[in-house]
Amino acid sequence: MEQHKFMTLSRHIIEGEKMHPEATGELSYLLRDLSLAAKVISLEVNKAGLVDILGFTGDNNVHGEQVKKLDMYAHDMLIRAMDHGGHLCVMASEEEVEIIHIPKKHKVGKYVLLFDPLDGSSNIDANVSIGTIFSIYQRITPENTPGTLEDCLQQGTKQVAAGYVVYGSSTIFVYTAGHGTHAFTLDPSFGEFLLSYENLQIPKKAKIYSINEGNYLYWHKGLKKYIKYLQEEDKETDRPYSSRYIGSMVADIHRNMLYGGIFMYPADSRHPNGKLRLMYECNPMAFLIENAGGRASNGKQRILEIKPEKLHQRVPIFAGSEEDVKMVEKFMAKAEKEE
Ligand code: P6P
Repeated sequence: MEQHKFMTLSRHIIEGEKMHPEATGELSYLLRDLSLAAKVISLEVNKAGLVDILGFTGDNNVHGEQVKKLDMYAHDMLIRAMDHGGHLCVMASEEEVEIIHIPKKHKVGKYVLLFDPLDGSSNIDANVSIGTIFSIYQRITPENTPGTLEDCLQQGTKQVAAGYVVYGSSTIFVYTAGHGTHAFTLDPSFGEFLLSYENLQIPKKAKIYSINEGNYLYWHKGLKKYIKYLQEEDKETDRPYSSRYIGSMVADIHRNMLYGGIFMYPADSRHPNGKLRLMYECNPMAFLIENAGGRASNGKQRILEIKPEKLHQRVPIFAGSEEDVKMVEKFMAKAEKEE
């Protein structure tokens, strides 16, 4: 077993910044602050079943504080960790309808942070892995002014960094700054994220497909044909595939990162844009996946090239092993031609 270099997340980020002569180190501080928030959220997520902080119980906890839903806790924790570092001009969260301004008493920086504080939190009662997803841009409006919605609504190709934290049997921080996708596992004994996978490469093809088959009736005809194709027996093309669907995007995508395969949340006749959000779910995941040699599209177009219109807009997503994503795109294009 190859010995991993003893590399912490902080050191890896700083070394990565050295690849950019013009780097000011601000991005390193931003990612470091995010990793701090991740450690604190991980603590609460792992205690959730014990201290019953799920749902609005209306009770007060031992500190006399009103018990918060875990995703609101994660949202508040991220804001508290990120709003005073002086690196951000604006934030946006899945939990807030509007953009989140930096308090006037704090310095305004040059970056923009969008996040889903705790994706999949409805699963935590069943102890299913859940996660935080984040996306980072440089601002496009003038410096030293409050950030705006325009700073947030940038195409995914403009991301300077993106990542997720998966809170599972261990807490894993996965990020890219545009030079590969790297994974770090939290060692709770001394509170550091240690390098576990450097430059992750998603297999070009893998026999795993991940989709909620309960929506089969409502799918595009080409998608129905693709799923049936995967279920046929054919040794030459390594079929049938295995079906794996956790119902928690971060967990399903993380499996893809390591084992390959295709994750799909398609549009259907009831949800014309699918379910998952472009700005703080699909764009960051697409940036991570492409930096790991995979592919992420809405069935026709690269996710990263979609021009955002609304902060919370939804898009269909097909993401993971490059050849598998190309295959489903072919099935859907062919079915459209036949219509
Ligand atoms: P469905 C979790 O609620 C979530 O937002 C994603 O994490 C997950 O991929 C998706 O929804 C699951 O949705 O409709 O299959 O339950």
